[in-house]
Amino acid sequence: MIAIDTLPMRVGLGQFQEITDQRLAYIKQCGCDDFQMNIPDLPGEERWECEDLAGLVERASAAGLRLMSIENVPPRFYDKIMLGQQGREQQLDNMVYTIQNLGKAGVPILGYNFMPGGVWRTANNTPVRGGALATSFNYEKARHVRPGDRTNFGIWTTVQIDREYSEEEIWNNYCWYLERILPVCEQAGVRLALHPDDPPVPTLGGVGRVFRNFENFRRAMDTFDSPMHGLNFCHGCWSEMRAGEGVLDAIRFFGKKGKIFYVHLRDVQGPVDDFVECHLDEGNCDPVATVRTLHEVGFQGFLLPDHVPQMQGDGSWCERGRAWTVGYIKALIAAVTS
Ligand SMILES: [Mn+2]
Repeated sequence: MIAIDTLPMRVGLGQFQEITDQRLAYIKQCGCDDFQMNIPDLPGEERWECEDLAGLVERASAAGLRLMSIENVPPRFYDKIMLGQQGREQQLDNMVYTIQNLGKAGVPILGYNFMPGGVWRTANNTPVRGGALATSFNYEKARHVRPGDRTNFGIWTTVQIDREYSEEEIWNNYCWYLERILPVCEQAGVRLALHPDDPPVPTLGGVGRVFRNFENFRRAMDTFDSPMHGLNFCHGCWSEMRAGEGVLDAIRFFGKKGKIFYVHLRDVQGPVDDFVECHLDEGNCDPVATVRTLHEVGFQGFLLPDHVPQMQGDGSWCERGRAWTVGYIKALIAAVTS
């Protein structure tokens, strides 16, 4: 397993499902040693095998890179756990198996979320600076959606929602899961890194969204307190919560406790009920202050571009928008640590 506590703050790449030689070369060309994968495209309807996970780790090290985090298992691995449905015990057994395999394969961090309703956007082609294309969210357009309604708003999710679920119910399901899975993570040496609900509004499509404010994150970290439990600090979501207010306070609070395992460094323009994703230098927050504060609290993880605007000539993974962002982050780190 990579000794992740001995590394400095640094920039990495990620948010892709499949390793290719081209992608590994691109990561190297950007000057990164670390990457993350988001729901890697691996065999398994209910769980992942050790040899498949080890294959990803070996592919990374053969290219002189570190696979630092796998972010999210497919929602079908734990949808019944999130919704408290019959069959959740079977899913728990499979999650135990997958996490033990992550540990054996040498993947140090499993990023996770607890939003059965998934990520929502109300548009994916909103023009930002110079006509670059970004996603955006307007709560007015989305707040009337009922459970099971067919819309184009729910993206990056496949969970079938059969009825309304209160926030308290989702919190109780979360507790049921963490009580059982966190000891497994401790034994396997795998860190669990919690991502906020995106967007962080109280409810969408009839499903309560728990991880949408500082208080609920503090409650989760206090209730399930372990060196193996911390945050995937999605700067974009934290910026969405209060239009950029409180982001530095959250970094100080959780960062000083060593609870920030890694960072999605992106930003949005506007408040939670009407925001547009944008380039890092035109959002609600001052990215210099963000990276300086991470340095001040002794953050030793990696920061990666998350969603980025689609620039002229970009493909679906937005290589150009991503390269612009990764260079920007690299320079911020150099500036605040020099
Ligand atoms: Mn994120």
